[in-house]
Amino acid sequence: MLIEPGKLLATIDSPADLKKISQDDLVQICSELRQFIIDNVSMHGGHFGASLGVVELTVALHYVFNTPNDMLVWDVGHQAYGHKILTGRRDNFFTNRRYGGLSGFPKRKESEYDAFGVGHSSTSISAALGMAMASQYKGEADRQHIAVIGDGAMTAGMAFEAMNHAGIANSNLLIILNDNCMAIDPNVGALKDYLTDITTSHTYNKVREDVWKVLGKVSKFGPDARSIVVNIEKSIKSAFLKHSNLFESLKIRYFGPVDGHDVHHLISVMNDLKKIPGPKILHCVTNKGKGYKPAEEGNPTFWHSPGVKFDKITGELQKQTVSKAQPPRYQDVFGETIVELARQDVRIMGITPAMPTGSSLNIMMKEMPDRAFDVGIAEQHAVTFSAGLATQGLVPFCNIYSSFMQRAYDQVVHDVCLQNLHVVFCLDRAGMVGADGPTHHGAYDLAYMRCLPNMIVAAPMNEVELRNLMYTATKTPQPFSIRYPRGQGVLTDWVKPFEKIEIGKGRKLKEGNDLAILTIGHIGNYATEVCEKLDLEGISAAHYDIRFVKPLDEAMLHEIFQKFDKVITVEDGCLQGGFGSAVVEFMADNEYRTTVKRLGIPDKIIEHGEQLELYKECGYDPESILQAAKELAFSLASVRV
Ligand SMILES: Cc1ncc(C[n+]2csc(CCOP(=O)(O)OP(=O)(O)O)c2C)c(N)n1
Repeated sequence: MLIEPGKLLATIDSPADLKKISQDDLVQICSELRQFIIDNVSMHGGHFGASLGVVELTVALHYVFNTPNDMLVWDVGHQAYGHKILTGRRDNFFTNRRYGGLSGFPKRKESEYDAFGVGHSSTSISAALGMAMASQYKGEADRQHIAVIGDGAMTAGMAFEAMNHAGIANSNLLIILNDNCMAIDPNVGALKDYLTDITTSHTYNKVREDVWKVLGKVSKFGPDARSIVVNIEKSIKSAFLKHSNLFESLKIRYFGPVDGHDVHHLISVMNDLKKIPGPKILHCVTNKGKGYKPAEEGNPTFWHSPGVKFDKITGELQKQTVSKAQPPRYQDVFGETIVELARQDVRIMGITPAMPTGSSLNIMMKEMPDRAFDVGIAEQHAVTFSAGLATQGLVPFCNIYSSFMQRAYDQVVHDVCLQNLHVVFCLDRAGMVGADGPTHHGAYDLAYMRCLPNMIVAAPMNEVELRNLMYTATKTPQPFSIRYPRGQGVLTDWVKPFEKIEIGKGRKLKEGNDLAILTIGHIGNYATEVCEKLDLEGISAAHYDIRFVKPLDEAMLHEIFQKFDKVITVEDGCLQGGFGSAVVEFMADNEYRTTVKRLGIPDKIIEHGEQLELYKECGYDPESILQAAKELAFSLASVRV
């Protein structure tokens, strides 16, 4: 449904229109922009708190800088709704995150104002620095390059790698540090304490304000006067902060902290910073959820992305009417099970890179705070830290979303697999994730894990299987990867006594004669439905839940290839190198000649939408599997040699 913007916001179709607005009206613009975000997200869903927190920053940035010529890179991009609305996408915004609609993240092909595609965190400084150095190389001296990065994203190694480079690069880079003390959950680590130290050092802030005013006055007398003041400011920073300033030590000029909700002050500071060449950082203090009482006063983690519609006035959540008991979410099965296992086995530890709530490791963090760690947005560190724990005889469960694990691949290879360490990887959000789209789809893990020596690669078809795989992993001293999707399982009665599963053993779920359907993981439940329908149509399909992509159940595969000349494989993962590929490799290696139809994610970018819409697009929703099975059943069999 189209949502009416406020009177002033309705006049803004681009940043050029925003620049026509008098400064006196900017507070009103901020208020209308905020309301427009509230109206939309309460009705249509999406990320919430972060965009509300950067409304003033967004308006100030587009007011001061000449986007898209000046390049604005949003880190993660979940906070860029205001940016989208001000850059020509207001009237389309109601399609945000829907199939065929606007992406929930900045995307280069969506708008020239989206300087860089994002979704994974902590890339903004590297990308903006690359752009800045390209401009320098091309002699575009006046061009500005801005990275807006949260304090959560700033905890990642990549952000530090980029700053380490930026400090000596001397190009036009402005880093806006949006400090709201939150990641999705409360931000963690020593950097957070450091930023709080700066923000709360009253003496420093008072003196700094005075110096800033002088800086403003003298800047018109040229760079010399300014550099004198800057030097004074530098020494004040060192004198008044407990430690020398971290950013200054990296040769990045530090300014702030400033109130990130004072749009007028932001404009004046940004106008000043525009004139200062080289790498610099502006530290802005903001509130996540600013301007929406339930979010400001309630649970900011919930309001990061509410997931349900809500009443825009009261914040009351729309009630879901459910007639019968619902299966749990896989993430909760993980969260409850790891605690149960850890109670019995003192070696078990839990690790999450900044996703305690998203992974449900928060259940263990609450009950066993000395055994479960949020290490910040630091997937690489999470993996190698787990490897370190494993060298000491502990059994770390390192829970990382499938798509974020991509960032820690070398650590999986080099630190875990090469040393054959007992680390259990629980890959949440594996497969199509839905509205978050391609940056978040867990498409590749089966392929990237299964090529690694020592790694066991498994996927449960239901909650009991997940529990048993986790249990089995504690008894199997080598790298072990367990993937499961976003969303609910299929069982309501799932807390069963643990049973050890034989490594590399699949399950035959249904006998059949005409063809065999081989599945891996939760998507196998669709095949169960399909087999029932095929029976009704007189087609006899066998169903095998292969369960381990590595090692494969070779005995079972021999049985299958000896009996069937028509086989379908189904996976919620990429076709290239994934489960179906493993089956076909087995077939080739063993010289079987069978017609194999592989269903999974094709070799192209799958955009956002509901999970089922995306399965359909890829051809492995129940209807498509049924269709493929019927076509295969009625096709001529390949010649058996
Ligand atoms: C590599 C990676 N890991 C984890 C995430 C999940 N994630 C999305 S937003 C977010 C928190 C970001 O915090 P911050 O940068 O402070 O931004 P804020 O939401 O507070 O504005 C996290 C952990 C991600 N997008 N990318």
